[in-house]
Amino acid sequence: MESHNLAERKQASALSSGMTGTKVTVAGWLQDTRNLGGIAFLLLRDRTGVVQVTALKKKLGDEVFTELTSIPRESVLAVTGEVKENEQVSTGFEILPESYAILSRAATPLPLGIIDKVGVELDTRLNNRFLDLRKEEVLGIFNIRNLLLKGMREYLGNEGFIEIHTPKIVAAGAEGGATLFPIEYFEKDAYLAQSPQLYKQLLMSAGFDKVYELAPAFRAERSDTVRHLAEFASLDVELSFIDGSEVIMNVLEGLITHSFKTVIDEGQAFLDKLEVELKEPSTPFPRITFEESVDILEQNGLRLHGDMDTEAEKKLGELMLKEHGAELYFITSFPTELKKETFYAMREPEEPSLTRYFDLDYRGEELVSGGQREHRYNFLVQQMNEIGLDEAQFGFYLNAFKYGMPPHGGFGLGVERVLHMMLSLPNIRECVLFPRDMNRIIP
Ligand code: AMO
Repeated sequence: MESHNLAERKQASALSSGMTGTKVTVAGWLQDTRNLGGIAFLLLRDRTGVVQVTALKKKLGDEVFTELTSIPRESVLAVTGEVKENEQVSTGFEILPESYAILSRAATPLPLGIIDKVGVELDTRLNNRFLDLRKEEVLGIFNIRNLLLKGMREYLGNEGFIEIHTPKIVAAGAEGGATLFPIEYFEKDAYLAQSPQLYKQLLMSAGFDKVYELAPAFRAERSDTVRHLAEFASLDVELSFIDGSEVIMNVLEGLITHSFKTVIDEGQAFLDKLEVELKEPSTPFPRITFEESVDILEQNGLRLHGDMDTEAEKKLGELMLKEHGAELYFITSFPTELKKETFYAMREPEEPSLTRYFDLDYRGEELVSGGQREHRYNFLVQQMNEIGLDEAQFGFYLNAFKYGMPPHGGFGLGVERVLHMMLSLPNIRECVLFPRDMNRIIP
């Protein structure tokens, strides 16, 4: 094998006019070979794009030419040769090979085509995810995810929030027993954290003032839908010294706007690959109360029984778009009756049948829920008693409310929900590298 200077390799996007006539090494996956007899085009793909390697039989000799053109697709190659400008190639450059090395030969046939246009079931794609992720549009989703998170961290950092990490192995859940995953933890009962809820509140008592966490959350969701995962990335925010939920919604609005702008400004090429036209959302996002949304739905022939179900959410999404041109909107003042399980939610002191809780929806899908918390010990205990929670199990949490807890609130945002809607993906699993759901734990 010839030696190639891999450390000095040039990525597809780095080729430039200044390199014309010089010798470079490129390396990547052999996407395709077009052999026309005396000349062959090998397309070598890396994270940044595709380089065309143009092989001439006359120059390389019969034996090398035959060997080079029979390397199986998706093998990993390094090629060293001269850079030449060529307007007919999409990148504007080609490489005239002088030597090459097969760094890893791919077996045949491939379980999944990378550039074939035939539709493949999502399950097959996820079973062969390492291959599926080689597709440029799939890779694009994860580049956009990267930019979205970068924008979120940037915004929160600029606003004075500090990033924290709370335990994912916990002794008590905050979001209802039904979706807890029990785990073996030495001789004790333990669960995977559904949300950092209790811990971000503890940190308000500790005086951290403004915190955020970006971490996995686990839910034993029995619903096999296009928007539920058993493990998702949760962006949790908490802040102190608030009076009402408006200040929390303003932070959220700023967060969404800034992170969308980051994706638009820096990720246009990825959006193009996915054929997504993304516009910066206009602010303020409309705020409608839960009661108003019930009225709107009833006027449009949809009667609710209790909480909004998927059909009602979708319908409201359509109406908000049609009547207010709004993709993103807040539903505020959730009734206490519907938020009983959310024992930590603050109720309106003047109107206890309503909470200070809101959702942020995007075209009918919930992205975020949050609100002001109950910081008064006695009220909190009473709300926990109403749903029969074992106070002793929550002692570590309740203690923090006895010794100085400021008024506070925050929200939890599902990162994949945002991507699902922002990129109009058919299934939320598309934006997780290795999704976990009721039926899938491998790969
Ligand atoms: P909630 O349970 O509403 O609130 O969750 C917050 C957000 O997390 C996302 N989410 C999910 N995403 C994918 N798959 C799931 N199974 C799933 N479950 C939830 C949604 C949802 O809006 N502690 C509160 C937040 C708070 O009040 O700060 C909480 O967890 O986008």
